Amino acid sequence: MRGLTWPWMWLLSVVIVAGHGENNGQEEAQQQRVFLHEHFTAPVPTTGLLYPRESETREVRKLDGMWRLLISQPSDPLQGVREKWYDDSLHKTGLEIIPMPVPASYNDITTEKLRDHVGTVWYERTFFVSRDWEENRRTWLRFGSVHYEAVVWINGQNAMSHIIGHLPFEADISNILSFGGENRITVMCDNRLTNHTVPQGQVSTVKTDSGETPIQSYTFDFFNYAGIHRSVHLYTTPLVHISDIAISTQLSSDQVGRIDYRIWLDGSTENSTMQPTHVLVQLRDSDGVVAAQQVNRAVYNGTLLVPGAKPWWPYLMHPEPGYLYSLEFELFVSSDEGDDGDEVLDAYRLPVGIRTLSWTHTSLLLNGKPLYLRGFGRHEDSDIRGKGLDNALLARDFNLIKWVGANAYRTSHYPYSEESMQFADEHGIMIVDECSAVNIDIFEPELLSNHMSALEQLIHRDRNHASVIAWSVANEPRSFKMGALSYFQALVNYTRSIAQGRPLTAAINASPDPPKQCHLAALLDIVGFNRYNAWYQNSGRTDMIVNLLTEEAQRWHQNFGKPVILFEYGADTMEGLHSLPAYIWSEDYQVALFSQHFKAFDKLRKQKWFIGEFVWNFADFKTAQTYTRVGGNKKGVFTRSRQPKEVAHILRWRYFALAKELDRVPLPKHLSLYISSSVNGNGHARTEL
Ligand code: BDP
Repeated sequence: MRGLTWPWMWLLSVVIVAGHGENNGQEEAQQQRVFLHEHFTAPVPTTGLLYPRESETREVRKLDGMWRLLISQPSDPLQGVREKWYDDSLHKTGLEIIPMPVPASYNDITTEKLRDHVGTVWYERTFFVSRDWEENRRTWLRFGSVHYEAVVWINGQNAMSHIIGHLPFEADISNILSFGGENRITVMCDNRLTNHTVPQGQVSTVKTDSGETPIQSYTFDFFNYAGIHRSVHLYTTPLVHISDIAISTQLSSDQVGRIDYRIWLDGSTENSTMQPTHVLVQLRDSDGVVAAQQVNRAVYNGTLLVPGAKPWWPYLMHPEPGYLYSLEFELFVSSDEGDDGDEVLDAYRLPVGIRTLSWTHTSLLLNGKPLYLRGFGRHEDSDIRGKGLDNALLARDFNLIKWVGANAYRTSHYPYSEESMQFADEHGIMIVDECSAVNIDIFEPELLSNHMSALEQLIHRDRNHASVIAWSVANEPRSFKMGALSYFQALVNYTRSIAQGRPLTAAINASPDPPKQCHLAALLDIVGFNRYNAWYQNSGRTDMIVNLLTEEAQRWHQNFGKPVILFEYGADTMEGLHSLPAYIWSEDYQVALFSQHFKAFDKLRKQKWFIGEFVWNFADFKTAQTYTRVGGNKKGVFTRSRQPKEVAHILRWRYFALAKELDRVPLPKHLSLYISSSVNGNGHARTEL
């Protein structure tokens, strides 16, 4: 199978740091173990996993729709493996089967039982494959994401397994399919998080009124939705085919675009009758006109030069943002069977944006122009579907992002769908691409192994997207702890070696200064921090934002000499709750808090190393149940149903004002409302911010 990762062997150097006084139990002892992480085995590089695209040589089908689901007993999550439930239809177990949509999280679909389920569930459906697919092709089964761990069987045969949610995996299932007949697919999905999963969590047993039951706990602040979250594709390739592509692009000052590409073939060594002779590489512009081409007999790599290239620019930085070419690869083989010469064996088309990304100790630059990022931290989250891919939601979110004038977001706190990455390319929205390491603590080798794998799989998946401008290695790790230093040295060294021309960053909440100084910041290219002035610190004090924030940002830059970005600030806000003077949780308070942050940002922008402001959060989202959350986290600028809170209009003013100042973009016509002739139609003439 392709895209599979397994735990690796470790050579450990372990130092036990003597505790102060008595040891208070196992957890504390574990926390005090510091691993040097000097010797580790890097993940085996992911192969394959090109996004399934139709072409004259490939067919693509989706297995989305209604599946059947069986909930396994939380107290015995492996019962189904022992009893081989995959050997026959799940109905044969005699247990209750319920309908379950794919893609979707399973948690909020039913009215009971499933929301807080811990352990495994089993999915199943049947499908037919035509006889035509049997000859001269391979059939692949590809999952966009299953959270957290998946084992897949086809007709009772094990097809693949995968750990870590939010990432794709696939396998060639040609040998276990029944062509011209019915097939059964069975998926076991396990949502349990432990100290070694990414993200971490703990499963413990509690005594309830009806007996003992396992519960899942975690420290991160979003609901641990689970299930088959993204589309399931069935697709064909020729026996010898293009299995993978990597590109990097540059734009010279005289507008010559350069695309360096590398392709991988699968099956060519097994098939002696079909030897690749060359690849025809053609770059087509958005009108389909060939802008550059090459016949490449070296087959595996090459360079295209594109005079007068149209660059990829972010939204509101250029009149034609998100410009994409189509890079076509046609693989030719010499055929023994005919004497008509070479024939096209495989064709794959990759959307490509041409741009140069670079960075210094003070700036992040796109096509040589320093960027100022204005955007959000987000979540893949919505009512009923949870984290399930929903194209209607995706389109709505991008419309809102553009309406508000943002140019970037961070995929807090895990990789988002491949479909959303394609949207970002097309709309010119820049992405800080984060892996699923949120709130990590207890820095053990097994966690490092999985964390490296999470980054490797993310970078492999997203390396060809013009929109990706940085990799975020973690959100709010406990990076002040002693164990974090060697952990992050190993992690960052490894990630830099596979970073595909992007800078490394993280969203940090440790301090820039001792005694709780962050051990990660010095290793990064861009220092990002999260800070909740006037919310978690000094709640209610909007007069304690500007100085604290500007001073802290300055210390991050002084101490580490890197560009600095604020990745999170915000205030929980109940839609419709108003209060004058402003009081926390009201819409008025969110507006006041944002306005004070804007003042701080404008002071900081004068110092050229401050490169961006990201609101927490784009929209309200679901969390685990706690008394600080009313139905979830309410820091959204938009509600969970994607309607604006009052602050959205204020933010829109700011983001468009920045676009006007930085890139001379005219303000949208309807930005301000007419109020009276004496305020120049300046709308929203609020004085009490
Ligand atoms: C930050 C976390 C984010 C939370 C946010 C909050 O990075 O995941 O949702 O706090 O508490 O620390 O709203």
